[in-house]
Amino acid sequence: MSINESITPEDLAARRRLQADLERYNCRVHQPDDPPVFTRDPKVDMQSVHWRWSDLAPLLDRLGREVALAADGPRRTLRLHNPGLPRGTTHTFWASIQVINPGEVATAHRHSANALRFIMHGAGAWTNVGGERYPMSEGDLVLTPAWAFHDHVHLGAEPMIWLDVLDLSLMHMLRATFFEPFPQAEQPVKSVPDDGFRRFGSGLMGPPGLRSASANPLLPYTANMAQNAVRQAAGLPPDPFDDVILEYRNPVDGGPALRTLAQTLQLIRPGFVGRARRHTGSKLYYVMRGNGSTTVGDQHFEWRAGDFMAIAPWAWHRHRGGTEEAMLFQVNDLPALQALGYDREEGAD
Ligand code: 1HN
Repeated sequence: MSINESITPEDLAARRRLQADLERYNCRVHQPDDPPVFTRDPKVDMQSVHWRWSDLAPLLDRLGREVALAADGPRRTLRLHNPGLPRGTTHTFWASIQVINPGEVATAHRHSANALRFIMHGAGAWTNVGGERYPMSEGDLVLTPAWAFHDHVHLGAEPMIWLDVLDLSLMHMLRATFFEPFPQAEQPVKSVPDDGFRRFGSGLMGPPGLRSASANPLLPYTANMAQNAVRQAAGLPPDPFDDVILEYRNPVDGGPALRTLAQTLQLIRPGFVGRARRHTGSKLYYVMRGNGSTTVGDQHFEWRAGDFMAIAPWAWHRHRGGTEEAMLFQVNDLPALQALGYDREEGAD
């Protein structure tokens, strides 16, 4: 029985009269036609979506040729838009593919949103995050934690593309939006241009005794380091849901690399048939190579290299291997849910 069914016609009339008198005091009482406060489980507006590389590639090519990158303007990006939402890829984060042409500078700014970049194709672009400067190569993950100034400059010969993910909708919902341009197009580089990587970049060792830090001091997670790690994990018994999966970690405290967004690297091998699961939180996959398929509710996505896939909260989903081993990069908002105690998960039998 819903709450509304217990409302009698007399009570309904009383509620309507009271509401009319309450309006000018900025108060309300529950009305039967109000949207429900509680549902038994999440009723989700976000849709699960599959974007195919065969569609994205020509669009990115046009974007790079037809759209200008202005100083102090927005980046040149193709946004992965969720048709169930007014904005964003999921209800917490935005994913977009940035195109940068040879010689271009994406000028320095900072914002309260946490951001990450995952390099899809090309070489020769450098990013400067808070004075630390790193080259970006295919398969690298580079973090831009909240409020760090960042600029990108492309010194290579061919257009370059990468995935950008920012926790923008979460930031908007929490009314915590701040933005500031840097006074120059590019930030100066610190005397040690790759300090964090020199201290923490092995992934195994760090300065003795350091157990906490206000923000993750490691900005780049190189393709080599991450892919070697996941290859090593492939010698374990398969994970029933994910086959082979490892998370990118904050090297100081072992937590997620960004406070609100987690990233994983995963192998799904031919013949793998995953168990179905559902959980709160949303996630996005980028297929780096190989192929496979994922069933989400009554949708079936046959994915291959270059494709993206967004999974809505509380949707049953399961993965299957394809004809070639697949490697997938994933971004999810589980750290935010875990921090607030809203994380829940169920696995099918
Ligand atoms: C942004 O600042 C970057 O800094 C990339 O490269 C993508 C998408 C929306 C809003 C800000 C960047 C972005 C973005």
